[in-house]
Amino acid sequence: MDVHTHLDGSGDPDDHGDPVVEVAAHVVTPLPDAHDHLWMADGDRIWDLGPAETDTDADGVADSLTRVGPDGMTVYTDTDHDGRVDAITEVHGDGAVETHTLDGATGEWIRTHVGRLD
Ligand SMILES: [Ca+2]
Ligand SMILES: [Ca+2]
Repeated sequence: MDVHTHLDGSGDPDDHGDPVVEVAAHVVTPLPDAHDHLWMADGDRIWDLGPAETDTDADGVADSLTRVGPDGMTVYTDTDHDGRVDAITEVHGDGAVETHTLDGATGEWIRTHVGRLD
């Protein structure tokens, strides 16, 4: 019977070891610290982007995350250190740069800069 064969196969840890699952099982986050993670809101959804990695203004506090996508790079920055991303800079593959900043009053993103990398 096919079901019997399948059960035997999946019971063998050597054949089905999944390192991603094993690592995730050891991640313990007892108290998520809002100061460590950047987040942004999209309608009713909150996107947790993870801890900031880069200190873009050299004040000693990491404030930005960089994500590399298929057509460039996006930098998410929390300029006032409340954890909420309030500036997004997109660097496209052709050197074009766009910055959007969050209007705290309306929650809208406003394009504040368009330029090019030299
Ligand atoms: Ca900083
Ligand atoms: Ca912020």
